[in-house]
Amino acid sequence: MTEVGYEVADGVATLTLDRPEVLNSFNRPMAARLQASLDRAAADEAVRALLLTGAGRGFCAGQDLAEAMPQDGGDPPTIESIVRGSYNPIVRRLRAIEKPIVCAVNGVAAGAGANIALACDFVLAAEHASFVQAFSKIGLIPDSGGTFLLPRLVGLARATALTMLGEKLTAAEALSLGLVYRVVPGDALLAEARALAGRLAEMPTRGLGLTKRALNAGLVNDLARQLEVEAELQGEAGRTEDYREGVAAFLGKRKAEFRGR
Ligand code: T3D
Repeated sequence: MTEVGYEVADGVATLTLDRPEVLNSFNRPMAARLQASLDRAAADEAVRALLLTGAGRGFCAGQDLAEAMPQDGGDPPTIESIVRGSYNPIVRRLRAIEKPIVCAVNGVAAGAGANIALACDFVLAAEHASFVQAFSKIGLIPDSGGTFLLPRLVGLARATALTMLGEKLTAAEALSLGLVYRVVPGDALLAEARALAGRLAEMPTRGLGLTKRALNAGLVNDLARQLEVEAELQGEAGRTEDYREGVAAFLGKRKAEFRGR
């Protein structure tokens, strides 16, 4: 079993969560495989954008709940060790990889699966997709960055309702709350997500990566510090080949050819 499919085409690495019989819920091998796949895509210069999706009818149902239960008399892993070992490294990577990441939510996204989707840069959802902060129903708290990102995305009052009540949101509701970039018909989802990731991969991807770094910093900085971050990162963007190419193409009235350098 591969657990996470990995394919590269046209500058886009597609990572597919692949345990469809349990709605792609995470056991530790799948989490480790996703971490390794994210590292591989981050390190590969030919990869300029990532696409994350799920196999089958679900995107990801969060933690595989059978894994945390005692098996064959052995001690189950502690929940804390699962969160530290599986989810925290995934979310840190999704936010730290300086390449755009598109998430194509092809079905239900529950628990850690929902928050992993929200940690991506663009969330495209199929019309039939849904999002559920399932944690409260089993007595847990939101993890995978949910308590950090949700209040910033939808405000504290809505984040409180979503996480405490654990009600399922339709894709349309998620769009209206600002959790999702676009909702598309299910049969068009993958093509739309590939087109978006492909378009991003042809852009000045060093600049996009630095934009992501600046946006991450802006989630926690005050204005004075953030203006400094912008000045520093703009300096870095201004030293890229893509910046020179962009300006030359504009002045030469031709289409720019960006290389992500
Ligand atoms: O160790 C720790 O717990 C710490 C980490 C926490 C992070 C978390 O993510 S906690 C939250 C864990 N996730 C959940 O609580 C969600 C549980 N699943 C559901 O509530 C529902 O399955 C869904 C709302 C996601 C989808 O419902 P539905 O009706 O579309 O599908 P289903 O029939 O419930 O599920 C289909 C199959 O997938 C089913 O197996 P079966 O009966 O066909 O053999 C079901 O048992 C399996 N499945 C779904 N989610 C999980 C799962 N198996 C294991 N773990 C799951 N999370």
